[in-house]
Amino acid sequence: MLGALWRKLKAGLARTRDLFAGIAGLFTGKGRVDENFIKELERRLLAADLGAGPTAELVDQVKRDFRDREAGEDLKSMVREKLRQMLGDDDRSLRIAASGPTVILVAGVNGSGKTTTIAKLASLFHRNGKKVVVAACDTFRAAAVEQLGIWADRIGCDIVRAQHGTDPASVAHDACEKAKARGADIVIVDTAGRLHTQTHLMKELEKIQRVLGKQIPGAPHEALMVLDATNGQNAIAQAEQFGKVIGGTGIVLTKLDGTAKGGAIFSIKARTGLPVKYVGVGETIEDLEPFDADAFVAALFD
Ligand SMILES: Nc1nc2c(ncn2[C@@H]2O[C@H](COP(=O)(O)OP(=O)(O)OP(=O)(O)O)[C@@H](O)[C@H]2O)c(=O)[nH]1
Ligand SMILES: [Mg+2]
Repeated sequence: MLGALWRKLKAGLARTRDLFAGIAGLFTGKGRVDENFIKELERRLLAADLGAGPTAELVDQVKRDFRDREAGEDLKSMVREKLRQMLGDDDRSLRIAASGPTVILVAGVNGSGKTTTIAKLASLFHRNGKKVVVAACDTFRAAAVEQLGIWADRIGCDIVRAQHGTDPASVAHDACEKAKARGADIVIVDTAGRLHTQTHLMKELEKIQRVLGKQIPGAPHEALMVLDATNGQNAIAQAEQFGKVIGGTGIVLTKLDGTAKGGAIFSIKARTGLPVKYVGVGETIEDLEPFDADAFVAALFD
């Protein structure tokens, strides 16, 4: 039932799983839920990067329902269930335009994994028979355009690019034109993660977004924020900053493979309210999986 994500996560999440095993290790039935137990539980939840909000919520419920009771299987089930609830039951599918090209804008700080995620998404759509155009709107770094170009060649999808330093909004404009002219299904827009200043970057994103909306009704249909799981709690501040500008529709959490900070997903959801739609579990083109909250919690606890 849990499938590929669970298998990949079980291996990739080894370090995060160790921390959750430490939490589950408290629920052996050999102790009582007293003040010391609660302190230790709190300490371990925070160590697993659960974040202050979700930790407080869990600890409060433990105090309310389990104080002076045995710390056994019942408590473990409650914690597991509560964590699962925290991830929500949002629709995690990508929003697709009713007609015409679907535009997916991708934003996030430098190095978070935007370009790699775009390649993974483009490949996924391409393999499903969709006509994909990628837009190289990170014109700030010459190497960024090149990187996306290499991926596009490998995948066999169209790319719209311009010279280093060109206005990214004009690249976005041209990509929409090309997509309409060619009857493309999907446009995926790569953006810069860093400019001269943060204000610059946010203005540029706004402008790109405006241009997309003028070219194609309802665009961008998805505004995905790419967050690097290895940043743990710091990823949340980034999400809030970008979210204010692009009004994100979902999150892609990258680099879940190998990080000990996978627990940050609970506070990312709590603080942004946005669904995690995909997770990155490696550097190759196949290493992107639709997020499955059941599989995730199972991978942490089983
Ligand atoms: N292990 C692992 N590495 C990843 C994953 N996603 C991306 N990376 C790596 O992270 C690094 C940065 O990825 P990019 O896609 O270039 O990041 P970016 O957000 O486009 O960065 P800028 O263009 O500088 O803003 C690369 O070395 C990727 O291979 C992932 O899910 N797992
Ligand atoms: Mg990039």
